[in-house]
Amino acid sequence: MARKKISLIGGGQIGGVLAQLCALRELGDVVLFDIVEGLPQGKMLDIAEVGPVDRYDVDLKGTNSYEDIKGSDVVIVTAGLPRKPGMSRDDLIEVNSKIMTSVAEGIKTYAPNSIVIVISNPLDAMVTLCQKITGFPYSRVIGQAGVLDSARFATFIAWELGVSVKDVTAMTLGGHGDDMVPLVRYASVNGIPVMELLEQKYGAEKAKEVMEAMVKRTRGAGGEVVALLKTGSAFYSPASSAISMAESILKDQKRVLPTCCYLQGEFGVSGYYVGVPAVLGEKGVEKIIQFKLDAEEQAMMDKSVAAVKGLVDSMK
Ligand code: TXD
Repeated sequence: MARKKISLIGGGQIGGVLAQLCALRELGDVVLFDIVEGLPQGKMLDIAEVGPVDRYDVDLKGTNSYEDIKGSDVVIVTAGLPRKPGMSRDDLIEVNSKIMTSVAEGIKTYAPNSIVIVISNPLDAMVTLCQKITGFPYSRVIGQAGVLDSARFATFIAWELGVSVKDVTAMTLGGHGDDMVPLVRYASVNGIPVMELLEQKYGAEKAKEVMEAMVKRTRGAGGEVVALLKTGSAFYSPASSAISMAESILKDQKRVLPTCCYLQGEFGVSGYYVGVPAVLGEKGVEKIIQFKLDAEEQAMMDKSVAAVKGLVDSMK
């Protein structure tokens, strides 16, 4: 089997963790690109020098030249500014659109056959722009938000119920903004509905309140980290989340992961990138998984999509 190649555009906080995770899991050879001279080279030298300790053996290269991303199977984009306390993701649109434009042109020229996973914020808008500029098929340009938003939701549920995070399944749909849609009805502990367990613990009325608080915390979870860090946003968790998507693609695992995908009628949405469950394999998005939302869920989805539309349309 030919060795896989992963290129990471943006060598900041998330980019560095992505590189280390790729190495630890031996997903393939890794290129870290940044416009800052020395930054990607220094990080990759640092990660390479611990191969003998962590026992990974992959080629690791830091670069300021797009030529080095030639032949990439997967490209993950984190280039762009992160939020500061008090900022919304949408406040980043102007500056990050400029950055994404140059990044997407680099990918189009040097890695035309790659599958691109965008992480930069505002996520839904940056994926849209990246696809537009590269001109790649929709199945090969996707965004990471849902894996992380879902993991945050699952974490809060596990803490609340005092059970292992390994046994909680939870998913969020919609845009990567404050209107994202945590799916309460499908949240479970090994298949047992979370709402039923909360009702046992608290009674019906209080259970609803507790769930509402967890939904609210999930929606604001990115901002909670930003407020604590003061100088940047979450980086371990977005990196791990994107790696689970990249791994499913590189190993053709066909995992079903909440992914920012281009919708053409699914969930009543046409012509926009929004988070939905998708099968990720060697071709990128191989299938969007549809299922019935109830009236309340559909209303939340519509509100989230309206926010995405507003932002994306403002770029035109
Ligand atoms: O789940 C998610 N999707 C996210 C997204 C969760 C958390 C943070 N998320 C967003 O990822 C965040 O709002 C930012 O827009 C990106 C990257 O976050 P990170 O924390 O890694 O930001 P850094 O540390 O500032 O790194 C950004 C790097 C930095 O090294 C810059 O020099 C580089 O991007 N940069 C560029 N690289 C390539 N090309 C250009 N033009 C460029 N401009 C800046």
